[in-house]
Amino acid sequence: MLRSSVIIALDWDAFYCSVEEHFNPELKKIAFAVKQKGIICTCNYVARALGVKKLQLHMEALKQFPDLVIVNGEDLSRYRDASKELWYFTRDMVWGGKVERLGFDELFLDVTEMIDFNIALLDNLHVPRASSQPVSSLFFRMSKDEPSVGFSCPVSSVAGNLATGSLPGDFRGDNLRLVLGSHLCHYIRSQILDLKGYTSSGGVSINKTLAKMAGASHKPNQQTVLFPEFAQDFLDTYDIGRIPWIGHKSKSIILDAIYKATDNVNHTVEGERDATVFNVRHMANKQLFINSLGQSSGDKLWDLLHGVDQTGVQPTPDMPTQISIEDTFKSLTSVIEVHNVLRRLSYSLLDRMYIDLKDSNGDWLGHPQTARLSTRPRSTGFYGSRISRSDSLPSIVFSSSHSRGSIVDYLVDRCWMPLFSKLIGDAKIFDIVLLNVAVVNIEKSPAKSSDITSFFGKKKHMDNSQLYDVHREGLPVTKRAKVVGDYADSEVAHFEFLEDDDEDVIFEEDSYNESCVVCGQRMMNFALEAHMRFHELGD
Ligand code: TTP
Ligand code: MG
Repeated sequence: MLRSSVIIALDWDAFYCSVEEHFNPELKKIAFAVKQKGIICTCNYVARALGVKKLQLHMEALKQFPDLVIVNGEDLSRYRDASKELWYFTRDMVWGGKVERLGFDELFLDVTEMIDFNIALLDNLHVPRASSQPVSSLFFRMSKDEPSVGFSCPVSSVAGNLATGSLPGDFRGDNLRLVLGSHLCHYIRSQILDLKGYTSSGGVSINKTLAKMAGASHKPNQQTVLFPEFAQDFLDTYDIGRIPWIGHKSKSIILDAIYKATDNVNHTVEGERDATVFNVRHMANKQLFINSLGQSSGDKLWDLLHGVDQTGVQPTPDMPTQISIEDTFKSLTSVIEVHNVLRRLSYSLLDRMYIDLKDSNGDWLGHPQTARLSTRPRSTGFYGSRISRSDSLPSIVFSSSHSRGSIVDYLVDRCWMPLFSKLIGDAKIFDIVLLNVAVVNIEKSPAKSSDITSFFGKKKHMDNSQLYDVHREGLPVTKRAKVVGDYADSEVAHFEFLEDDDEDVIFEEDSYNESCVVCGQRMMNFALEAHMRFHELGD
């Protein structure tokens, strides 16, 4: 029989605040918030108890709560470092490293193999005692090789909250596996708290969406199990916009389609439309979802409303294979607007590259080779195909001697705008709904220092042969000739695109690896819409 997965979702509590508290424990006792770009991006639970809200305008929060302490959170490096540390620490506990990271503060753990191994131990325990009392606890092994590494695990009780408050009819089969999952979740969270000092909220269920939603139902520093037999009841009470990956755009498309299909009344006031999962499931059908959202999104979203999420845990590689930042629009028709958006996206892209591709010493861990610009014509709709063009990524992005502003200017004028011209071809008039800038084809840096930036910084004091010796081996193979060539050509570093013919046109499905342009959080592209709602306050 095919068994379902056991998935644990972890979300660090008030994450940026917890990081700040880690460095300054005095903050634990007072109400404080972390501010970015005029917005309270998060606040600790002491502040939340007073009524301070996440994503409130900073000035408004201070008006309401004059004693609120504000910590500046513009520099993401501490959050990045803590996030990576917690990720690696957690991953070390999960067999096969099956841990997917979502943004800075969420992890999905596929612990199926660990559970099945321990269930087999439990079955063995039962054999000789078949006629006596069932075993009430087992020693849950955290290692296949070291029998003494693990914890004592009760098997007749659930650790933490029950998503719908009810226990399943029996503790057998998949239910028993989730019971063990709940104790494993508790153990992992305790290890993280005891050894790293961070509290988290955990969810345990059979897929990522159910585990995430279960975890979010009791916070902070709690955990919740959702047994499959209660999944539909649990979901039915939610507004569809609260299902992860369903954003306000998808929600309004779905509601428009439902209400048009049923009574031809054009309901424009959101409050008039019942958006609960229960109602939407009963008023719509899969075909309506597919007709309005397209085959792939329609399928996925319909399944989600029924607790089905087949995405599985995709272990996050130490280094991403690509980094992309995008934004969507109702309609973008002028070159000036495109230019402005590309500037904004480029700042976020650089931030993201610094976070994901540099180590804590500031050395580059990997060098993307290619810049890719994608767009989506309005004529193909919000869920239509993208078109992309690529070119070699200008080396200036690795420079530490240029300001962020001058790197962004260079990227926009010399990379993105020429690619945009190629994308729209001869069309003088265009109308697009999406812009995505990406660096792809990331080459891992050799173990030795790979800081191309120091190459630029020191160049005036070195001749070419010194450069060759000191820096060349540090560069990815395909960058070497070009970078050394750039240096040799000019007293002041200049950067030319390779005049190669490798631009391509790619038609691709929506990617699952998008980043928020405001805060840089990585998420599935469906999640981006929902997430952007958080930022709307600041727009
Ligand atoms: P969240 O997990 O949404 O929030 P949180 O961890 O602060 O609080 P909770 O206890 O409710 O989980 O986001 C994680 C961090 O990401 C948060 O500490 C701040 C940051 N963040 C942003 O910068 N922008 C955003 O829009 C959101 C939602 C979060
Ligand atoms: Mg959190």
